[in-house]
Amino acid sequence: MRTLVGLGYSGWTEKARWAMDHHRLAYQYREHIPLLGELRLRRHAPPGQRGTVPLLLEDSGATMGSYAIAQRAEREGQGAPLLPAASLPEIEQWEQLSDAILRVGRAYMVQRLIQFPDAQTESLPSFIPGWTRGAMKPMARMAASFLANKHEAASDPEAALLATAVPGFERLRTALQRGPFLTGTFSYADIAMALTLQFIQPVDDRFIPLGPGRRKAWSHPALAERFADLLRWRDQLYAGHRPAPAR
Ligand SMILES: N[C@@H](CCC(=O)N[C@@H](CS)C(=O)NCC(=O)O)C(=O)O
Repeated sequence: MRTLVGLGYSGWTEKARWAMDHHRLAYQYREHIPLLGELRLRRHAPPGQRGTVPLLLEDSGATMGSYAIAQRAEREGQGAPLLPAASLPEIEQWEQLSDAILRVGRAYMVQRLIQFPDAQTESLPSFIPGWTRGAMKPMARMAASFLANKHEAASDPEAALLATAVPGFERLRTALQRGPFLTGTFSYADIAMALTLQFIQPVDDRFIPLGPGRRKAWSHPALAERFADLLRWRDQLYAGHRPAPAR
């Protein structure tokens, strides 16, 4: 049986899940727990690289990284291609931009999590019983700091957003003037860029369940207002092209 290990709220995990669900690949989903799950990630990481999720485990071996998993889903699954050969160079450019924006988005999310106690409670692993969760908030802050250090998060997330995310969103806006899909037809480029908007206004809980605390923490009202047209595009893309996620 295939198992996808991921972080339910993370844009990288959602890119891989969307590609696998699009290609109707059956898999079990398992939530990664930062710090506690580190050894498993290291075991599967290519030499000299950090262990990250999403991580796809199959009898034939492990695939680490959202784009590599999307490529595997394209080979193994069914349905219309998300990575058509003719559009690959363009898709890979959008994927690089997506990765850069997700990285500054992560720095912002870590900073905001540390400021919002309700978000910390919601971030705790599900095995922690309800009555102890309030007292366990330091564990959520510790996991957030661990992720920030491990992934070298920008020390000034707001400045990083202005330097990376804002020009990226402007580029996306310009490209969407040509039509609703970045490469002419629905592709992985649309998925990769739709996910970059997650930290300025999360998509509906039907797709990525967060809870009210994280939803509030992981929003950026000023950017959400400035890029409201992109959020509408993202929501339409989800409504029309995101198959029900495998839980
Ligand atoms: N380039 C990788 C980046 C993945 C990544 O940075 N994943 C982070 C998401 S926050 C992660 O693994 N965090 C959990 C951890 O490091 O324990 C991809 O496309 O999958």
